[in-house]
Parts: sequence; structure tokens; C-alpha cells
Amino acid sequence: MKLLFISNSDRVDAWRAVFAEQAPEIDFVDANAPHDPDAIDFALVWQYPPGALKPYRNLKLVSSLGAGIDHLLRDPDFPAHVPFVRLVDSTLTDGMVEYALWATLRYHRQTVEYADFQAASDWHPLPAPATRERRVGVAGVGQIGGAVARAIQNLGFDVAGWSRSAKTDSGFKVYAGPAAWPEFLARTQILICVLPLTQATTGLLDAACFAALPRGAFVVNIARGLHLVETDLLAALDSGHLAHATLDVTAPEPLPTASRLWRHPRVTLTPHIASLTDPRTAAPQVIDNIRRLCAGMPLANVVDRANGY
Ligand code: OXD
Repeated sequence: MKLLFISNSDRVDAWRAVFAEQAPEIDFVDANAPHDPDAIDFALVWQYPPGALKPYRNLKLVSSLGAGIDHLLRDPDFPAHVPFVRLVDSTLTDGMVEYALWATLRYHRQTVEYADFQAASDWHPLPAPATRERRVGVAGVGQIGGAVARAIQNLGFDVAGWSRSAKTDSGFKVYAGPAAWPEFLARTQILICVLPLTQATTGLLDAACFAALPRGAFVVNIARGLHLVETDLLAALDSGHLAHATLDVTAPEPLPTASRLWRHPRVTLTPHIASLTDPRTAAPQVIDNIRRLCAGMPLANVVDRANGY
């Protein structure tokens, strides 16, 4: 059994080592090394040039190295009839939760303002809102967004979520569907985007969204750059309607040096590091799915291509 590893950004040696230890029966093939495409059974993939999977005619399973698979589905040559599974990894989720907590606490504890005061040698205490009065809104409350919302709620914040469809067992209020989006935004002081990128969510963080947030709101995007309209964000920050934005993702990535986001005093940028896939915790589920396939058992975390996640 041969598994092809194809990624522009992941560490092939680290993945190879975990496969050698945990699944010696699987022959791990680096896409950059010479190999026979017809002999490849499975593919483990992340960012790669569109069309790169086209030569592999005998694929039986494609596994994503990450949770969001929008970029893979955009490849017109992505094999349409091969089972496709994504990663649902607690380590990946933990990283997202940690980043969202950091951004929330940073805004809640006004450290952005205090950094300005320090730069001006200004000893200047601000009135501090109570945690229970700080309204955080998490857009996208699936596996990762739900964990983000619960962790923030556990710190005592007033948390609500927004999702495509109604959810009743989340432990926090969930606004459902496009009709509830404006109401969700109107109550949200810190907006955290954890949505999957689909046709319906592309460009959702736009001028109308920012206008619907209360004045002084904060925006955190840890999902995909294409959720957010950069020029609309800059306009909302320049006008003072939004107080600050934290962006772990941009469109495109890497962010071109000409982008004003790099230099905007009200923007914090990180290079898509909110969470990184760790082969030690992610590989076991890739291996498990291969073994399930071989045993004729149902696969875990199959992508619903119609929904786009
Ligand atoms: C992911 C990512 O979707 O790292 O897993 O962006």
C-alpha cells in the first residue's frame, strides 16, 4: 500500500517518521521523489498546485492535512469520486482555542489601548467592563468554533454563536441562518470568525457586517482570508467604527507587502499560525481511516462536498 504525501508547507520528514513508527505496512511516498503514479493508493494532501492529483488514477482515499478543505475543493482536477476525509484533531482545535482566548483577553483587558498609552508615557487607567458584560460572538460553531465558544464562555464572557443551521445543545445561544446574522452582530463586541469557507461565507465580513457591529467592536479572523473584504475592514478601522482587528489569515497568503494591513496601527497580523497540524496527533486518524477503508468500514470525518466542509 502506497501513500503519497503532497504539501507545500508541512514537514515531510516528521510525517514520514510517524508513519514508519505507527503504520509500517504503508509505504510513505514523498511527491517530490521519483515514483510511479499508478502505484499510489492514498494521498495525504495540503496546499499544492491545482491539478497535482490528476496523474494518480488509482487513488482510493484522499486525506486532508488540515481541517478546512476549501482550497482543495477549488482545484478543478480534485478527484471527484474518491472518498475525501478531513482532519478533526484535538491538538489542532486546542491551538485555535488558545489563539481565540489570547485575542479575546487582549481586547477585553484593553492591552491594545495600554500599549498606546505606554508609547506616550501616559499613566492612564481606563474604566474596565466586567467579563460577564463583554459580549463575544463566535461565527461558526462546528467542532472548532464550538470549542472556541465554550472556552471563552468558561472564562465568564457573554458568548453567542452564529451558524448556518439551528443548534440546541451548545450551552450558549446560537443565532441561526442569514436572517439572524444582523441580530447576532448587533450584540457582538468581539467577533471571532471560525466559519468554513463556502460560497455563502465568502466575503461575509464586509462593510455591512462591520456596520452592524457596535461602534468600538473588535474583529478576529482565524478561519480563511477570503471571509473578509480587506478594503471594507480598512475603511471601518479608518473611520473608527471598528477598534482593532486580529488576522491570522489573509487573501492571498503570504500577504503582499503592498497591503496596508501590514502597517495599519489597528491591525495585528500573524502568518496563519493560530494552529498547526502536529503529525504525532494527526497521523493516527489518517492511518485509522486507511485501515477502515481496507476493512470495508465507514470512514471518519468524510467531507460533504455539497456543503463544502
Ligand atoms: C486548517 C488550517 O484548516 O490550518 O487546518 O488552516
